[in-house]
Amino acid sequence: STLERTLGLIKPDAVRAGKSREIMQLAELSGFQLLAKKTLQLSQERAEEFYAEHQGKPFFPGLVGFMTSGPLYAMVLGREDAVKSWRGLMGPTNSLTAREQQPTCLRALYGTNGTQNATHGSDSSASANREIAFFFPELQPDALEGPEATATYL
Ligand code: YYY
Ligand code: MG
Repeated sequence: STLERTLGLIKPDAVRAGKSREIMQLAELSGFQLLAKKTLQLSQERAEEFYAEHQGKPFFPGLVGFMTSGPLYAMVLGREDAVKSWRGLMGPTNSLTAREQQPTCLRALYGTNGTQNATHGSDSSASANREIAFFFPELQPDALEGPEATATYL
């Protein structure tokens, strides 16, 4: 089995609700290694850059306002099939839909609504590489491979 990496975020609604530790524990119980983590607050400019693919959409200003509203956690998560598995654990984008369709997923358990949805996960391996570099520019691309990575970065 090969380790894949994805970028996970615990968004400001879940951080404000005091759920960060619980979400990290659920991630580990679901087989993810927490290879690196940090807490930070995004500026408007950085939030706009992170969500550049959504610029011009009607929800974009609200999304950027939410993502800059308080501290978040960024995590490098390692697991077999990490990108797809983390998106599966998060569930549907809209937390209200998630509560109908997948009540045990992270966005059902910890999210608020269609914009404030508790967590983010990269949508492809290419996105994961880009998003890990966005939040962890100090980490070399191959520095997180291998079992020693956890001890090195946590
Ligand atoms: O990848 P994912 O987070 O599941 O959804 P995206 O379609 O990439 O949208 C990014 C982000 O934007 C989503 O997590 C919430 C917000 N959003 C929104 O506020 N309203 C929508 N109709 C769609 C997305
Ligand atoms: Mg997305």
